Amino acid sequence: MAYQHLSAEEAKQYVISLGLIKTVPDIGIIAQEIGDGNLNYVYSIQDTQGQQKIILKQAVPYARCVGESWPLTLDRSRIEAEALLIHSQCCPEHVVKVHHYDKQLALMIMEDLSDHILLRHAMIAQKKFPLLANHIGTYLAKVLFFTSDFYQDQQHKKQQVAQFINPDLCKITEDLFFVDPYHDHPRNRFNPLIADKVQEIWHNDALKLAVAKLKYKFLTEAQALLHGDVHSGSIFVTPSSTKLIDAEFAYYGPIGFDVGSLLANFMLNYCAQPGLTSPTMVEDYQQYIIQSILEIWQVFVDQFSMLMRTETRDRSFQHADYQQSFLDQVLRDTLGYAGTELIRRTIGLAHVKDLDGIMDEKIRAQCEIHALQLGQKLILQHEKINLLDVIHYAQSI
Ligand code: SR1
Ligand code: MG
Repeated sequence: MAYQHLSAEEAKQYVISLGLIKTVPDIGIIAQEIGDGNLNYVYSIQDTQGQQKIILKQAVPYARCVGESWPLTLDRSRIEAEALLIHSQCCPEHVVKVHHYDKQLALMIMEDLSDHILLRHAMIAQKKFPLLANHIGTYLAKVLFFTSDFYQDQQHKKQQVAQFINPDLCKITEDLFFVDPYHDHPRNRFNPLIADKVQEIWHNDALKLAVAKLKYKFLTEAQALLHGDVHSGSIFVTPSSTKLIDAEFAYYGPIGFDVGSLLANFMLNYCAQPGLTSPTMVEDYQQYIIQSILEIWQVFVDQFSMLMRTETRDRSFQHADYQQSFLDQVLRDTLGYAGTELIRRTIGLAHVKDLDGIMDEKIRAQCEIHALQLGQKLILQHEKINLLDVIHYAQSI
């Protein structure tokens, strides 16, 4: 079928025609659009008894949050389906299952995760998940190790790099992370109460230099098949399960970009806490966030190190000191990229509900300034500091 943007009814007929939802006499089938992301349409299709449930996600040839004035390739749907498939081979327990991909219609059909909750919503509601940090650290270590040159045959890896050339979606990241927030760009949006802090960023030459270095690495360092957009809106959770979704930004890039983007989303929620709830709960939840950040990093390091020691196929990279220096650099990159995520989510185009949902503008401004200060510290000092320094700094602002 030639490409057309499906209505909810057409999406329903499509999954029925594939036999992915079976019609049963006297039981209805309901389809509704549930997408709240920036780019695509997402339909939940289920029978009225809740026995059969499925998700259909379709790309449109533009960015949904802006409209047709921002054209965007439909190939992002292929990238997403293929990346999720590879990631689920690396770490099946933490990646959403893809049942079907249709190139012509730029859509994929996936398992329904409606018994889960989006991590961002959970963190805004101060819910804790004891296994989450371990799950995320494991996901990052496995996916990023098994798609790297430590493990992959290097001829195969070069083909994979070509398969995941993702220029349109990478361009979004290149602009929104590394360009717009550091200049007066029409796509930027920010609370007028923090305008003076934004001006400081626009005039901070040392900051722009450090961001340029991070951008160059993002453009050139094909270390592993990244998810490319690991934020707390790309993770579904229950107390016992953690699932990554939304991999359309996947490409071969620097490992620290995925790890840093994720940690920054925990930090954004940390900064937002004073605006979200009563003072007594703030400290407790901020402490939980700090423990989560430390545990994610520790699990990632332990598992990535173990995989390097036991699964590295390339003889050159079996050198223990090389492995240690590689991980040291991943941490430095992680901290730098975390800084760019903090800043772009506060003053760029695409914000987070953690901060934007704070109703009191003055309190929101304080939380946003906290995020900007932390972001600048991370970017400027990521080559010199460690995670504990970052946490002490976050607590001292
Ligand atoms: C126009 S897309 C804006 C943002 O949404 C996605 O989830 C990515 O984070 C992107 O930067
Ligand atoms: Mg997304």
